[in-house]
Amino acid sequence: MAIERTLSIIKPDAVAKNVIGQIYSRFEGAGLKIVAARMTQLSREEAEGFYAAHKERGFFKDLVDFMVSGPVMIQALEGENAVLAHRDLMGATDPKKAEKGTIRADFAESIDANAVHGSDAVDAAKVEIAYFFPGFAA
Ligand code: RTP
Ligand code: MG
Repeated sequence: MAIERTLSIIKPDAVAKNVIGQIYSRFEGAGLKIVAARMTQLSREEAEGFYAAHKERGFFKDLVDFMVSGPVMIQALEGENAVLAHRDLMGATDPKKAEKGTIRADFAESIDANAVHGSDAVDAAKVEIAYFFPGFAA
């Protein structure tokens, strides 16, 4: 089993619902360690840069509007197969399709306000961790 790191964001909807602690407990319960963390209000520039891969998509503006709508909690998680383990905890992008017991099934309202972000691959995780935690070895 490979020890990996992944980038997690608790999005504005979940921060507003006051469930950061409940989501952290799920990370810890799955053996994922929080190795870096900070709460911040993203600027438009930061949100657009983070989601640059999606900039041609129809939902890009709504996504950026949502990500700057309130504070977010950003963390790097470390553990065995962290990228996939974290995505399993998150559930499907659309909470209506997310399996029962996943973070999105339990805390998210819609595909736009879907509670959490997680890197989708180890390479992406390295870029995303460096984006928000410059100087931290991903
Ligand atoms: P994330 O990057 O946030 O972890 O989510 P994901 O991999 O499951 O989804 P992704 O395809 O990377 O899309 C990024 C975020 O854009 C919003 N989205 N909206 N309206 C739509 O069809 C649509 N598709 C994606 C979601 O908020 C998604 O998390
Ligand atoms: Mg994604």
